[in-house]
Amino acid sequence: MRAWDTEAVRCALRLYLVMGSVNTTRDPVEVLHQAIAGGITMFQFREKGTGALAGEARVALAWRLRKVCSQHRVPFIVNDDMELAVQVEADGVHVGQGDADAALVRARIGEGRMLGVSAHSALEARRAVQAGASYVGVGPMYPTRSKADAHAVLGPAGVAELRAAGIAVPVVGIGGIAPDTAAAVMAAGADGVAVISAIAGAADVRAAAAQLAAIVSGEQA
Ligand code: 3NM
Repeated sequence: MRAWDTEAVRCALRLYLVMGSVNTTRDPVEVLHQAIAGGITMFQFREKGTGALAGEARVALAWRLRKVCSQHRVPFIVNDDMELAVQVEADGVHVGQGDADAALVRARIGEGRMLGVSAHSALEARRAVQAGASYVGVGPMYPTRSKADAHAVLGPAGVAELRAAGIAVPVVGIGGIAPDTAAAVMAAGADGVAVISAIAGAADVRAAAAQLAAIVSGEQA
């Protein structure tokens, strides 16, 4: 039996912060504390891009962030590195289409961890589900400055397309999502929104997370 059943994954996806050290000018651990106080429901460590940490510094930061998540019972996911995920006892791994084969990742991490897979079409989403994905991330919803090799913008229609194709696993939208667009992503059928800059780049991280949390919960239009 999977430790993360579909409902648990769906709930965790609601407000998903993705962040690495390059996404903030502050201490990422402090940003994570603030984001959790504001109401994020899951966290992904994504240490990528120019200036990203490597080696022991990367592992050390992963552990610090992992511990904060554990303290607050916020699921901790590692981007694109299943060995790091296992090493820091992460709750899951997220891989893109160009990263490791999803079925191999599933075999390595076992059934007890979440497997997230990025998809840009119903076909990719279906393949991800067949490979054992716990959820799919679909994007970019809007133009983003946080991912250099982002695909063409899909818009919320990208989420609706997956739903229309019968993709039943939890789905999270990503890419350029902000308070003024989060509701449209949810309305298209997403279970949640994943963001970097709308939270990690906010002047008041806690307030930004709280605002998005209210929107994705339907408490604020
Ligand atoms: N993946 P922001 S877009 C990590 O389209 C990532 O798959 C994307 O950052 C995809 O919220 C993206 O700052 C960056 O736009 C999201």
